[in-house]
Amino acid sequence: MGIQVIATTPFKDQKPGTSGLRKPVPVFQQPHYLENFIQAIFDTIEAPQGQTLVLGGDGRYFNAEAIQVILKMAAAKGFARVKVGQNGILSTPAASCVIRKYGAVGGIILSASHNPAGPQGDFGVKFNIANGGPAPEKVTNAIYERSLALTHYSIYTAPDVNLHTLGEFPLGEMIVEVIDPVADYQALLETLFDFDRIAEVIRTGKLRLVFDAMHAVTGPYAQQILEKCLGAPPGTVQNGVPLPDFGGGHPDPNLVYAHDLVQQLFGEQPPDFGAASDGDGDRNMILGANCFVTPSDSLAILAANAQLVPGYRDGLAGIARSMPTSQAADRVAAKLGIDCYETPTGWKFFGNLLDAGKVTLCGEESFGTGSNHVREKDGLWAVLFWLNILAVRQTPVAEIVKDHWRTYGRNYYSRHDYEGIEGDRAHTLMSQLEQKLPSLVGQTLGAYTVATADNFSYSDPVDHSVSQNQGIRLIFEDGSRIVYRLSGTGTQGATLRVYLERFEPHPSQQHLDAQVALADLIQLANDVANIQSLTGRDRPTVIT
Ligand code: VG1
Ligand code: CO
Repeated sequence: MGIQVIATTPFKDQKPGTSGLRKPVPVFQQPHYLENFIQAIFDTIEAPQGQTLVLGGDGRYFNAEAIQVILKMAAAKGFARVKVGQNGILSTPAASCVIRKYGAVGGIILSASHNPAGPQGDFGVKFNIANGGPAPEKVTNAIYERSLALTHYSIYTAPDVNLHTLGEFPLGEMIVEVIDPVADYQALLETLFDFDRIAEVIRTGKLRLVFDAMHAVTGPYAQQILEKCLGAPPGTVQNGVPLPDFGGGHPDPNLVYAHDLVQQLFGEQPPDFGAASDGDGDRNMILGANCFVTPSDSLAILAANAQLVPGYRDGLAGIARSMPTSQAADRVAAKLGIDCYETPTGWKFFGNLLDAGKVTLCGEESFGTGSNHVREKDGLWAVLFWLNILAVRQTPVAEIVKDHWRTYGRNYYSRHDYEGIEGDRAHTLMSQLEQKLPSLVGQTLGAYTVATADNFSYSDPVDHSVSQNQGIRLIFEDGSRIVYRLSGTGTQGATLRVYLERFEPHPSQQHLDAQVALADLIQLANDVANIQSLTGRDRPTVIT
């Protein structure tokens, strides 16, 4: 027993991506790999001594082992207390909630989100700062710099801590507090939504719902909140038992990977409402009977209906969306007379806007929606927001969506992903495209004239930090857009994402399938970037 100082050498690849450090499990299992990264995180925390740290993960393979290592390293670093979810479980939004509620100096969330899990799957480590949000770029850059300079790490030697039992346990000088992973989070949601009203429409059978937890972290949260607290019938939560390999599935809530749920909502006698979340509980997919709500539309609809929900009744300070997210929310903001901010992809860019009180709701096209209640996107929060709206309006989801389009116009939207392409090819495609940009401005391509062609650069209005190269944009004179960027969360080769958007004001033209409505833009996107010849792919891997 006692603190051991272990000699180590740096790994050169510990640069966090869009959302933490993600690597295949065998990479994390290399001797010292996890320890180095954790030491790099701890070394960037100013004065950790005497502070509280929050710790938990999505329960995927290697979660349990990693938690024990991190607890022992925290004890060596001098933290006073670690609040750890029972059995090592905490969803990403729940971790954000706990950090904020108890004034922790930060938190570590073990997850690779929607990436598949298991011995050959992915593992990940995310670090959140004291506001409960993902570490901003200046912190992730500092962690990376530190990782390149490490010569040793410190760890307390002791037997593993039992994380099955709630309560406080000493680990050296430090207290390990095993907490209920759901309780604080549920209490927060109860302050925002009208639980009684939602429970009433569920009890009377006016609202029949299903929730697919995809064998990932939201199972226990959804069972507690939807079934036990709101009284939805047992079985409402499907695939509710978190498994270390997520049952072999891909817990990414979209039309491709949440196929079973989609079939129920588009099948015989569909329920009124269906939703799914991802590996770590921060994403949401919203479905109605025979209806899929695109995440960009969902953000806009939540904003337009916020006055129906107790936590947002007093109005919204502003809205923020990531750049590739459709401009549907901008239209609602304009009508409400509030600001709409456009940030790079990744939740870390919303933190400053939320902390400064400039925005209340945030969203991304990648099935992420959230608010100032925490500093992460939040899957079950979005589900409850929708349930609250449905309980008040008592209108089918499909009608609410159509009604929204009639009022604001429809932003036809789709994302085409080309997954696992060779890194060199992907970088060639992006650099060739970038070289073309100046010559594209003013050109007419089919029915579209290019107004702006650039690589998106963001200047944070709060701390004035600048983030460059955040995605190539072709913006046409009628407001239609094509955006290209490379994913920062994948672990196999490169993933090219192509985002397509076109605005349709006329109600008589708002009923088309998005792929049909966007067909000419899709063709244009392929032609301009030579996607087929440069990637060797004749179609995307995933269309959402
Ligand atoms: C993707 C999404 C992005 C999201 C990020 C993390 O990033 O596009 O919108 O914030 O995943 O989501 P990328 O770089 O692969 O496009 V999650 O649910 O990891 O926690
Ligand atoms: Co996630």
